[in-house]
Amino acid sequence: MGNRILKAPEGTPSDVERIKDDSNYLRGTLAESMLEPISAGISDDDNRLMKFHGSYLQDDRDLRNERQKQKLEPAYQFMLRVRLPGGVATPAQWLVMDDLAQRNGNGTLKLTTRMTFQMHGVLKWNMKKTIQDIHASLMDTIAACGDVNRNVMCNPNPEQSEIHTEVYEWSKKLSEHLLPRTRAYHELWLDEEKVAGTAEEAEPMYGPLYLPRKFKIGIAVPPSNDIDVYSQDLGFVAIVEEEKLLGFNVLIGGGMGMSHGDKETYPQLGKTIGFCTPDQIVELAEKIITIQRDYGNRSERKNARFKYTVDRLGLEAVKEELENRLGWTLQDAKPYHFDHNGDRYGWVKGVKGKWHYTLFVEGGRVADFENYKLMTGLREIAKVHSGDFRLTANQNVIIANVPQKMKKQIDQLIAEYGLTDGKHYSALRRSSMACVALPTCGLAMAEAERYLPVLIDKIERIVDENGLRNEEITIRMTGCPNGCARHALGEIGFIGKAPGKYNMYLGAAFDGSRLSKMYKENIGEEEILNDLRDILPRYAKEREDGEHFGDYVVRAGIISATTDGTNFHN
Ligand code: SRM
Ligand code: SF4
Repeated sequence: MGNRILKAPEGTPSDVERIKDDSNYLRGTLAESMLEPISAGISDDDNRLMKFHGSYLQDDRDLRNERQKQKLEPAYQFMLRVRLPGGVATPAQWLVMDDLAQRNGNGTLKLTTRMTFQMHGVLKWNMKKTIQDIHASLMDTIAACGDVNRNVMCNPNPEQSEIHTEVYEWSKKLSEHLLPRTRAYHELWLDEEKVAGTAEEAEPMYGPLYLPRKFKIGIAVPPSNDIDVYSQDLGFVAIVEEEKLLGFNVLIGGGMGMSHGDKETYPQLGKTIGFCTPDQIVELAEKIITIQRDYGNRSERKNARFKYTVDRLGLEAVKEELENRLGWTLQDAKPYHFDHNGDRYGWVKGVKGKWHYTLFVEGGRVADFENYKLMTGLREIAKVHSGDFRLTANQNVIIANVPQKMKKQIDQLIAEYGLTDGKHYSALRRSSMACVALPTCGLAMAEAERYLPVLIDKIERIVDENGLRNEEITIRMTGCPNGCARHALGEIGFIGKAPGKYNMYLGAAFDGSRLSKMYKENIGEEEILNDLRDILPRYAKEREDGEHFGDYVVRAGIISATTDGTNFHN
């Protein structure tokens, strides 16, 4: 093991560092702000801290102009995000979220790209009771946002049940171990007695400033890369031999976010540094987090993610530092193979006679639409379901662990409410993802969740004309370059630039192992459709056997391959 000297970037700490420092372990003046009766909002400083408690203050952007004209404060409301490691929820928990969304939210639930629930539209006055109800159902919102480790993802597919149960247990252990130790959440929301200033509060892993930026962990189980392991700050690939979990390949330094026109920011893929056994995974994650804590950029938040720390220090140096901190060395990485990063739909039979049904949830939005009572249907299923629900990383839900004797009843409910595995749609639609964007996301530059289905209606015509209806092509749209729907890993990607305008990206790999590249900048629907009218027929005619769209556009020279995040913009 070497002895390189690593350094954190110099510079004045960002404002958020000051807020964390002054916050007394994430308390700030949140208690007072939440009780303040005149405004439905809270101060900017408190909103920064609110994130660590799993929530953001937002305003309904559809109403923004009108309220401004009427000289009213924005239509403030909170978004609440649940911590749900591995995306597994019991039917009772589903019913609690459904009920809270109806009573205190905007009547819908968003299934997120990190396998959890978000509620939108919660008013300040209802926040405490909502968090208490979530807590009473054995879930919480701790560290769902903020400069800490976020919801730990793991492949939810229970088909190979034993392995998945084991991997799921590791995702829970990681999530628990990496939680902040401050009791601020319990005091503020659950009325626990004040313990500020005790030794317990010292945050032995995070320290009082927490991390320079958010941190994300995911575990993939090949051949499925549904959790997009290469996009995680810390990714684990399960290595299974003869039905036994040997351990995990370890990948570091992935991430999707960037800013338009700023080449210092870029999406990056995680790179492999070795292999560890299952019992080493928690210690390894902790040490990686302390490296980011010590060497991440605390002055420039746009360059503060672990991917930039890894690229700045170098992969080998980070590995060496990790092994120094661990006191043991990683084994050589083991071979594995991914087939896809999307979900597989419909019924599958797992072990022990249990059945699992993956339902297509367009844009992850669970709601009662005019002609599609998705939310009611899922509620009725939750009332009788004896297994569990698995929220997927592609914003869908698996009605999982259905015993043979219950399958008919679940099938009847699926039929009664017209719930769909999406098989009557094009495979393109089934392979789509869109971030929330407008009206709730304060950072959205263009629509995503509300627009992608409309755009797909039109692309589907081109797909159908060219015999590509059953061709899985991943398509992802985000309302800004933060990449919440992992846009840079979609074979077709759109990033919002301005209302109705998008940058279009092509050339990512179907298994999530290659980033896309910009094909056209700032284009509207007409140009998007014209381009696809040109490219999709060529793909239909010229593709090789089994060749995926992302690979074809690179081979045909329509776009050059991005070989590393650092050449994403070239
Ligand atoms: Fe995200 C910020 C929604 C997954 C990268 N993300 C936001 C905020 C909170 C906007 C804000 O800061 O004001 C969005 C709230 C919108 C709303 O109204 O609900 C938001 N992100 C989401 C969700 C709900 C999108 C979805 O439609 O499913 C996802 C919730 C995940 C979860 O359950 O924890 C979500 N966000 C992601 C992902 C995908 C992932 O993690 O696999 C990414 C890219 C991966 C990554 O982090 O590199 C992602 N979100 C960001 C970023 C850019 C971070 C960066 O490195 O530059 C921001 C902005 C920021 O942090 O400053 C952001
Ligand atoms: Fe908002 Fe941008 Fe994330 Fe979409 S990608 S939810 S617009 S921050």
